[in-house]
Amino acid sequence: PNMFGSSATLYLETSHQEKSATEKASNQTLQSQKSSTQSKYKWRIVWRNVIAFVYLHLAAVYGIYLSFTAIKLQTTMWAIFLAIFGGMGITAGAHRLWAHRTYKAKWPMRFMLMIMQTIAFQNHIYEWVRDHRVHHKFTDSDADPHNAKRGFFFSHIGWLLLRKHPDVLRKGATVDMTDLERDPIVLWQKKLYIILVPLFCFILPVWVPCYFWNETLYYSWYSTLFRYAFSLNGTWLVNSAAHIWGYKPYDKNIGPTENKSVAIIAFGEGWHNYHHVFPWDYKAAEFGDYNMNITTALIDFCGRLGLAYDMKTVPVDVIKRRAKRTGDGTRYGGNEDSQS
Ligand code: ST9
Ligand code: ZN
Ligand code: ZN
Repeated sequence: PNMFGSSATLYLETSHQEKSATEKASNQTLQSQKSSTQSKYKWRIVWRNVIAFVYLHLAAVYGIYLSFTAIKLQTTMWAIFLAIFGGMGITAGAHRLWAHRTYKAKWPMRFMLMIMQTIAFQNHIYEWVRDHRVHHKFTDSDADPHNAKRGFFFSHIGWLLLRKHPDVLRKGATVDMTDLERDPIVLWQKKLYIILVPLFCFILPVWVPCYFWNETLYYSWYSTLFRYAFSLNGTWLVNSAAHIWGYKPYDKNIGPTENKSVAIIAFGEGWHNYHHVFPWDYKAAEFGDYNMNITTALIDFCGRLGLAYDMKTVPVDVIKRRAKRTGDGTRYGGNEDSQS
């Protein structure tokens, strides 16, 4: 056991199983290919990231303290606004629009979402979407970038501190990304990300309070780091908490769960059992109630403006049938097969 979960033991077991399989198998070539992938996987800690994230979180804690004692109220309101604005760039933009194509958006909306997604600084859209599609295709396996089987810490932040498992690169290469390669807004952000990210995540957010209401640079900086760390952790909870704690009304055989606390913190992305079963639903949840899903409210609002269209949902009888067939029984009575 260690901070990246009990993965070390798990891998030992895997390679042991594969060894005994080698003895039985006649196809030696295939086996040697397999074991070469296996032996390639060693943890390689990326110290640059460890240092950056330790600093970020220490600064964020100091930022919370300053928010209650010294930072101007306007500055904190600005930070909250940016957390929501940037967060929706992730949920409505990177996640529901670009990763899953749950609706279509006209270019002004896509441009706006791209800027919002840049404020959140969670990698550019192309990289975010690739990791996320790989996560859906190979959920909770070695090929999942934030494999929740490796424990809370790894799926929350640990995966950003290590080089990726070779399976992520190998199997990840099978995921189709051609739709994003055709979106000029995505390509533009990818090309200029190195300039856009410091500008929209740090420089402008720090500058606005200093210029408009005479906040000090020092306080504005710590407020900004608090906002960034807070929204990262809110997002990461979807990968960690919502893959560990909660009911599984739609499919009890998978890791993702329905988690109300995460749904509130992550703007409607905590209904994660549903989302993994029906990833094309633009609500990312069975129900459309806005109070626990403000992302759906934003997409619907843009729909009324004509900016968003072709929203996809799932008919309720399809959901019911699926829940009855594979659910844990917490909605629609659950698994009938096991009762009969
Ligand atoms: C961050 C992301 O925080 C968070 C994502 C969360 C997702 C949550 C989803 C849930 C739903 C949404 C909820 C929203 C809620 C919002 C509420 C807000 C309040 N497939 O990566 P590299 C290949 S980021 C295929 O460097 P290493 C590829 O060829 C935080 N191939 O791997 C690639 O080259 P290229 C800020 C793949 O060297 C090459 O490998 N960012 C795939 O192992 C190298 O890729 C950071 O901190 C794939 N999936 O390094 C940066 N992946 O790109 C952190 C890779 O040229 N990242 N390849 O094609 C890094 O430093 C590194 O990625 C690393 C791994 C060290 C982690
Ligand atoms: Zn998803
Ligand atoms: Zn997931």
